[in-house]
Amino acid sequence: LNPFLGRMAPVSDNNALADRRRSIEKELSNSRRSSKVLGVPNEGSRRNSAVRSRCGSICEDISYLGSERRSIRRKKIAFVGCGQLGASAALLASMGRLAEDLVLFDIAEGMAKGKALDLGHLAALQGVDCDFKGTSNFADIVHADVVIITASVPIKDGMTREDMLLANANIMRSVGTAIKTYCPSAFVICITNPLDAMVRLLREVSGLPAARVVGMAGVLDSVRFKWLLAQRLNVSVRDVQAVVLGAHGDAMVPLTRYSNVCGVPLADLIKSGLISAEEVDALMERSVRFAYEILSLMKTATPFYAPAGAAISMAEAFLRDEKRVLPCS
Ligand code: A3D
Repeated sequence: LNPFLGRMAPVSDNNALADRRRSIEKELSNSRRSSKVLGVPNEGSRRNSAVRSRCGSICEDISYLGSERRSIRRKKIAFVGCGQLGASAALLASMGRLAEDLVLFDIAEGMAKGKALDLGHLAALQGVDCDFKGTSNFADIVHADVVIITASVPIKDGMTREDMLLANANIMRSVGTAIKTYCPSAFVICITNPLDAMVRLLREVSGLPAARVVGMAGVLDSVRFKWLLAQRLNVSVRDVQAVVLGAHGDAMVPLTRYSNVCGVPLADLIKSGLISAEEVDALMERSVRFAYEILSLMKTATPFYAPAGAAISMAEAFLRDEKRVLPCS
């Protein structure tokens, strides 16, 4: 019982609740003095029957606190599409304690429900209090603070992002309409490819302001270039700043002018001979084609861990009002 009561302690602005908590804690300590096993008093003794009635009142008080807890504003994230990427994002969101309500929406209802149960068990294992719900009913995304969209037709080796355009556009129309209906105040992060076209379509269909519907690409593309530079120069990724902008696809542009190692511009590193201009060009080329490189290795799946992490860092920046400056579509 104590950990639960402990979690209620921060609600100090609610005096009635704080008094209630103190009185329950007192009753708990009295009960402990009266009985060795709280809640299982021995039959027959007068003292223990008093304990038994105390236990009854404690249970009522605990459920009272439980209902108070429900009335506190809970954060909600809806994951529309819970394949590899959507489920990984849900996992990271729960482990990062970003929200208390996590909704996994997918047309494959059984998979959404199954993953919700599995993720709920993992959260319990990690001591994280959050509720997962698997669903194929759009009404369940109601009042979501953040919607992360990964719903998509499958991609196979040899396909390009643009090959999914028409099929995924149809999916975005239904998702955009649902957002407009059920959570028009949400912050929407789209990851579905081809990204920039999907973001544009979602904005049109949902009618949300442009700043509320963004695409995750720049964060991931930048971190890939950063990783390549750190590997090549044998320095910590924490000391490398890399910026990649532009449409998510073959036309994205690593901005060498804005990339540096501990403030030293890439151009100066080239001048000093630590890396050649040709090597930088090769790293830029590889960074732009990473998705295809990984797809050609995995054949039927595109990368999902890093894209999920990038989307969650955007969601975190929004939910915690972190004032981050992040590249996005
Ligand atoms: P995958 O594991 O196939 O998951 C897609 C999920 O979408 C599946 O579970 C489907 O059942 C579900 N789905 C299909 N249609 C609908 C629908 N109408 N409503 C709800 N759910 C539906 O793919 P994934 O998770 O690996 O990737 C998802 C998308 O992200 C793809 O379009 C990828 O190309 C894209 N992606 C983008 C990046 C970026 O950097 C932008 C990176 C990696 C993947």
